[in-house]
Amino acid sequence: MFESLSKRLTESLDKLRRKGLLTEADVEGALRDVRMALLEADVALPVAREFIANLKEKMVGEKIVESVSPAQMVIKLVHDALVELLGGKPVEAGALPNFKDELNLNAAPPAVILMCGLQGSGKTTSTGKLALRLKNKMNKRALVASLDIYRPAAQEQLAAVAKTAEIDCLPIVAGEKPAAITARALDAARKGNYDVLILDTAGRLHVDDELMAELKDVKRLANPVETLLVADALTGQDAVNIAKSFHESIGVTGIILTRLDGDGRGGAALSMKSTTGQPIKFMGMGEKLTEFEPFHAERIASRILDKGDVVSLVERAAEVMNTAEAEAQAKRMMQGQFDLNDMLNQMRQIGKMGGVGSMLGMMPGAGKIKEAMNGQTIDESLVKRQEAIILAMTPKERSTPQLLNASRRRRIATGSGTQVQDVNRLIKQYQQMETMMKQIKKMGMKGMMNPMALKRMLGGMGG
Ligand SMILES: Nc1nc2c(ncn2[C@@H]2O[C@H](COP(=O)(O)OP(=O)(O)O)[C@@H](O)[C@H]2O)c(=O)[nH]1
Ligand SMILES: [Mg+2]
Repeated sequence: MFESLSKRLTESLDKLRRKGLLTEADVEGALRDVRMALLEADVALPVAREFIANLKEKMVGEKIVESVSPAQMVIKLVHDALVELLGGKPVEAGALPNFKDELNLNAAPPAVILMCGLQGSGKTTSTGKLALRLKNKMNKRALVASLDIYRPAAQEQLAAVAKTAEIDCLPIVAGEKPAAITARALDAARKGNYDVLILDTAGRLHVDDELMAELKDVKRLANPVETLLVADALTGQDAVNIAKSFHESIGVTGIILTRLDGDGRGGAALSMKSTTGQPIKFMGMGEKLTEFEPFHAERIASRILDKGDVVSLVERAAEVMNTAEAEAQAKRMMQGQFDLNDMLNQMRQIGKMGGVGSMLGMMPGAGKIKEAMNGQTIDESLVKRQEAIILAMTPKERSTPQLLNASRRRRIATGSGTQVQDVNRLIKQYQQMETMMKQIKKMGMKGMMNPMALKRMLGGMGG
């Protein structure tokens, strides 16, 4: 998502940066580029128009052409306008996320969250994801219940999702109607002292009156504090129009945009707030229940402008790494020590952080690194294979890689179900990484932020 938009925008802004002094015509040209980039990203025309008008107004106020670093100023204004378009207010850099702001749970428990949207938009999955996030991040106990009595096995699907997430699900009673299920869910949530009740509803292929009438009934009965519309980002402007009609018929309080992991152009994310007036609260980033994040306008804007999303990266690292382990590892690294155990650890951490590809996407200058890699993609299954190779080694071999002679390599290949060439390649990569670790020791951590060094490192990992 956002990749081609990001590429277009950074290219045209880089053009400005190279110029130094800017004329009115340069600024006009940049605005035209930005407008084109938005339209190509499938942003609705009126939205793109308003964005440019807004940006122009800001530029006049800032007296771009006369300013000390005009290009930098343009970039900052584009960034701020993007943040606004995405529905956020500029926040202080480094401000920590406040989980309380994500959702309104101001109600006598159980606070009810009503999930709605078209069929296949990701309601059931997002219900599980949200319940899990409430449990893990906000320490809230949620009960989930499915009102989808139409699609075969829809209720069982939610029960299965809940089981995976270790969340309680209202038992299914065959033949019960949505209104009756709602009443029973409310009762169960009250009696069970749940903090939150999430109601997963039925979808339709299209917005239809019957569905809206049913949702209105449920809404009246359940009196939700949040009514979240789940929309599929891959459907672009359709997602925005669907959200608009749901909002007009039943009133929603926020959007969950799913499939932001896909290769959509980003138009839905960019137009949602200004078209529906409702904020995107969460984004679905994959099929797994943990692939779900709050939607931070500021971070997305930085990602689009290729300034990197270092905050998310650091948060994710902190989540998966145990501090003592991380410290021990950093210490070894600083001493230039690096054996195959360290390599294995790194692979596993990268895996836990969502794989090399997803990490790379959050680094500053990520777009440029990807370009430098020349379309070469990172094969995550390769990482798994490499892990298997290291696991087939004895502890002694892992800590003293010099022991790995030809016969040991053959044994390891057999043990890991790979070829000797694979083992050789891994050892070569290890040696490159070891050399790099020694370099890092010499240049300090700052060297890590150098895109060329990164490219070399990632190139090494990709084989
Ligand atoms: N890649 C990806 N797939 C998703 C995401 N959210 C849901 N899905 C998948 O979309 C399909 C439909 O989801 P489901 O929750 O059953 O939709 P519902 O009909 O609205 O309840 C399932 O295969 C999900 O795994 C997401 O954020 N990314
Ligand atoms: Mg469903």
